[in-house]
Amino acid sequence: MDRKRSTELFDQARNLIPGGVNSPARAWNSVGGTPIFFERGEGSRAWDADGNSYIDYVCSWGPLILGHAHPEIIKAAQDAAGSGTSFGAPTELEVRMAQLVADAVPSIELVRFVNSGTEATMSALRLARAYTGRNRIIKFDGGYHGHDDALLVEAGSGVAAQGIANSAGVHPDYAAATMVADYNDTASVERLLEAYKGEVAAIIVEPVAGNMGVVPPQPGFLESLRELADSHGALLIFDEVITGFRAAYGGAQSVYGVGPDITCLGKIVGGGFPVGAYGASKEIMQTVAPLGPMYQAGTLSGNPVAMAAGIKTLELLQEPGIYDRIAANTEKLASGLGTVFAEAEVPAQINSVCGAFTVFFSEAPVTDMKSASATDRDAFARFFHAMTERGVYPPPSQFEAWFVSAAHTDEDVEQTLAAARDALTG
Ligand code: KE4
Repeated sequence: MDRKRSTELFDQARNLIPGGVNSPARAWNSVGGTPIFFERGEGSRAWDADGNSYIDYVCSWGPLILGHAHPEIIKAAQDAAGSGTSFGAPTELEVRMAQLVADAVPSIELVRFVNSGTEATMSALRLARAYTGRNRIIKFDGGYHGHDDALLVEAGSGVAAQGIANSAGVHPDYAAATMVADYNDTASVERLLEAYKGEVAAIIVEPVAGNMGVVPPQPGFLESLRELADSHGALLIFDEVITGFRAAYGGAQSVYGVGPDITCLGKIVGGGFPVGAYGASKEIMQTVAPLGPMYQAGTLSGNPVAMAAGIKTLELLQEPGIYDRIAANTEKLASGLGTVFAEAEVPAQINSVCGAFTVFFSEAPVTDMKSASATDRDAFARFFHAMTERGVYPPPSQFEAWFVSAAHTDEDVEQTLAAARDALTG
């Protein structure tokens, strides 16, 4: 494929922006090559600066569950913008959005909107510390919760893809209060809780891991975290920035029937605009200023344009059968790719949940960051490039999810499977 214009733009970008990108996850460091610069998206497809078309499985890393440039979402945002983009004062749109979120997410009675998933998880940690009066946090190896200092410890996603477990510049005292357990390993959590009895404010977990690649919770794992949090007086935080409104309309907590104390949201909730959110019971959220002593604020939090896009997105996601369609196409892709890899005699593990899956180049099942890290990432990189050459755009890292939207069609599925077959055997 001719990507001359992407190359030109990347050369210019690198003179102005660190690594030429506004997020390392876009840098293609772990797959090599020059990042594609995109120009236009519509439904399940995106076109690059050279006019090449791709079936898009990044979908802006999850927000676009209804596809690119959904006309009703665009119109809602345009109409809102025409009445003023921000007031720095409350608007009715925030009330309507909060009602939709509280109605959808079982554990949320009060919700605060922020501008990113990072802000949501950062605020949730502060809330947990303020509410419990404790300082230590337990996260999971390969869990990624945004770039808050306290959470850039053994993180997944772009951190893992860079081959760094932590970030430079994080104050050692800060990181010291964050302890790391292993996903799907209840005993590793229990050991930390026992070792630091009475000191752990919260356990933060992606109820379905998405940032080591997709790794679903094994039966009983989430329930064990709920029991351990209760028995040790710690809060359980579900980071549903990926799974919120994706795993189901009520998020992963509604699928697995495990209720966290605090839920973090992002991505889909903003309909493609910058929105994050954190919510909990009234009892816990009374701690948040201006009601209580835990301070968190934001100039553009709950701004009308983003709220209008989020409201329209959540309204459209209430269409009967839409999640069945997304789940069915996800399953068709996951099982279809499983067949393609088996026929090509290429070892692969494909983990999937409604709306998201990951192709791991591995003989062994992938159930945590250790097994995800043992996969053949060079083989993934070759496959990634072979797929982009065939008009399919997977995530540029083994440690990410392929996202499936309501806009992906049966034809997209067939074209993707054909491209994979050709990429592996061609
Ligand atoms: P943002 O601050 O990027 O909006 O959200 C941080 C975040 C929090 N929690 C989870 C479970 C997340 O997956 C994320 C961000 N996800 C990555 C990709 N897996 C975003 C891509 C990027 O960093 O550019």
